[in-house]
Amino acid sequence: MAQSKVRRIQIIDSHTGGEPTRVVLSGGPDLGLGPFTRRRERFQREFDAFRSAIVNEPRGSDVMVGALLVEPEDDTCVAGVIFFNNVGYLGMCGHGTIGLVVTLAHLGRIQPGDHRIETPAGVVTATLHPSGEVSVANVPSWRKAKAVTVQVPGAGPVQGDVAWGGNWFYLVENHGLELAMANVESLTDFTWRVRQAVNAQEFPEVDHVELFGPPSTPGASARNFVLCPGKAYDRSPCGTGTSAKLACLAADGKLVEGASWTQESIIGSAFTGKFRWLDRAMGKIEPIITGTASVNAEATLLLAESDPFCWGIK
Ligand code: PYC
Repeated sequence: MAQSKVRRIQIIDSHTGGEPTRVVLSGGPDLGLGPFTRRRERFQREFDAFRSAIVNEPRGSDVMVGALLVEPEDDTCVAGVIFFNNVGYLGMCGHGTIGLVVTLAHLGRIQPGDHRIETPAGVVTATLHPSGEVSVANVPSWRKAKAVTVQVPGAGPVQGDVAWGGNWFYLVENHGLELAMANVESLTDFTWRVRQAVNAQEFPEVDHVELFGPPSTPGASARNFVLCPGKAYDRSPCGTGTSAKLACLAADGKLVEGASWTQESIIGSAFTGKFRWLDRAMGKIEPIITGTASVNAEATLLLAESDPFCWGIK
């Protein structure tokens, strides 16, 4: 029998508070050098099938976030990374950065200390603590619009803030829904309709919707439900979503610089967030998000020409 050509992709999987990250160590596309926004565009234009092959079924799932390791442009950075998901590409990814740092430590490539990492949204500084916890000093975050009301079909008016935390979020406090695992289907349906209403109104850039409610763990500040761009919900409290939340809390004077905010996810995992002001007049903060990740697989993916679903089920 003729051998079909097989491409081998070396990966390490981890999860951060339940949310998976698949780091591509080798076998990925060569995106060249230069600005990360250009490399991400090239990824999308020329190698989008690779993205789908790595994170979509049958090798992955809708919830999987991929992390392609690339050469940093900034030589003070230990690594460069482009995050991607079931439908496209992310500017930054907080849970994914924590997963990446734990993966690099697992490989013996980094030790406890500070490590700069380049992403399409900018350079972040990740601190690997001796305990194994990871803190990420994220890209500058801010609130773009407060109390934006949208008309959501079947739900009526919904009010929320639009904020940047490395991705664009619409954050809603008052929604009348219980943030419980038993309600994931209705939460997904509601947030999907909210996103469409927000996009249709004035904010086509918003691709994550975040709902807040009371926490279930003593000491936590709030629970969230985050709908990601490809309709999967974040199992973690979402690092960029928590950053966007901190920007809103800071702008409203509800959290002071240096104070802790413990963000619980819909599955009960937690990140701790705090911020420092970068530009108080402009409402710009540097969020610092702390969490943990566990490596759960070292594997080689096989991309075989003969596989009818080699490039994923889209
Ligand atoms: O942790 O920033 C995050 C994130 C974005 C999408 C999924 N997780």
